[in-house]
Amino acid sequence: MALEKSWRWFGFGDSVKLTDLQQMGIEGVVTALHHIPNGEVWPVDEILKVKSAIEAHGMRWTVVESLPVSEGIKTRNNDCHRLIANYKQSLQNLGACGIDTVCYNFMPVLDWVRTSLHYQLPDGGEVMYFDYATFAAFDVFILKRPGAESDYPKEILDKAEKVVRSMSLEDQENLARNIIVVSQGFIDGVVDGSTPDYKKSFLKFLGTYSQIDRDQLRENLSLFLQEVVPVAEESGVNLCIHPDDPPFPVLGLPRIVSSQDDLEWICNQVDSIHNGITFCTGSLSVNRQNNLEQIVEKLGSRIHFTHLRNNVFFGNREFHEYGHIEGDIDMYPIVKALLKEQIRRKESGRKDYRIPFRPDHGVKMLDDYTRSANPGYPLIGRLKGLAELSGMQMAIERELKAM
Ligand code: DNO
Repeated sequence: MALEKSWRWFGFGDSVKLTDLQQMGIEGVVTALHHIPNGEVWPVDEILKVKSAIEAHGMRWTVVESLPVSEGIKTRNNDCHRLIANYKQSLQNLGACGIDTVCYNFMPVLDWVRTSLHYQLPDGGEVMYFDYATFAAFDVFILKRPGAESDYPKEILDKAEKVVRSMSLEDQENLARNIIVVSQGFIDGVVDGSTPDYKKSFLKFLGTYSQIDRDQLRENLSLFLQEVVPVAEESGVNLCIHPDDPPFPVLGLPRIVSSQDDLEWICNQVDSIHNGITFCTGSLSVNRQNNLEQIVEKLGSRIHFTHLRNNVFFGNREFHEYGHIEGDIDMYPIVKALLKEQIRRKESGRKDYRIPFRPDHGVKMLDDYTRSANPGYPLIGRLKGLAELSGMQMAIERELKAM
């Protein structure tokens, strides 16, 4: 049995419609109630509207991506108890509606970061790029975060200075806006793009972590899990944490979901199958110490959702995204390990043996240039990845059967 063919859909306003997904052979829709403000309860009637629309098109709402964890929970501020109570209520409502998988992340302030949203490939395709020196240029010279220089090695600071000198003021503004607003906007980022001094408000958000180091953030995640996992369990919902993207500290903020050790630590905080992970190849692979196949082998039973994406790596902490089965990540052994995990689950009698996967991000190509899409989510590039990854699975399944 192949992984459950899923697709991230941004709701009724998405330029890709549910009828399109049906035609593309999608089984599971990955979506969220994007119109509900972060921290508020997701009401049953709103959940049901989306669920019944998906089901009317012959698919199921396979994963919630994401039920956002508010900053107040990550920092454990005064509002945290209300926010956690709301989170629990949303989980109960989702469970009552039969939605069984909820993805979330615990990245402070920024959900994910790239320094270019429009990197041109030689063949005219477009992908997203992360360059550490450009990021340092943003942090040190454009955002001017106090103390930022001490977070970078001299060699990167020298490069960053050259980068910023080569940029016009407009380029600098675009870089800041892409990092703080554009890439976060569609997932309910912390800073509203219409705020005139958005860089200042962003710095203020960073300041809320001044007393929170790695150990404190771990403690806050652990407390959150101890509260919400029992509710997820009662509600029949599997929680799955998304890894840090990229998996190293940025902007002086702690990162705690970057390695196999981190994932094991999280799984051990509450020993329940409902306390699981989103296995994202694109994010985890950027930490070159991570062995992705080994993560599947070790933590497979806790993987409730998978994002398959590929990267091309340059020096340390520099990469761009790429076609799903091209690039530097060898997808074959990883997909094989995931398919074997499904077999293991089925044999052990687990009903939830199918793991939903979605082609994550994609190369912008062909008709993608005529459509609107959120950064990283072009239709054609993702559809190509879906087809390639589906073919790969079909071949591996035959191979496994013949063994
Ligand atoms: C970006 C996505 C992330 C992801 C969240 C999960 O394209 O991979 O925004 O959805 O981190 O909570």
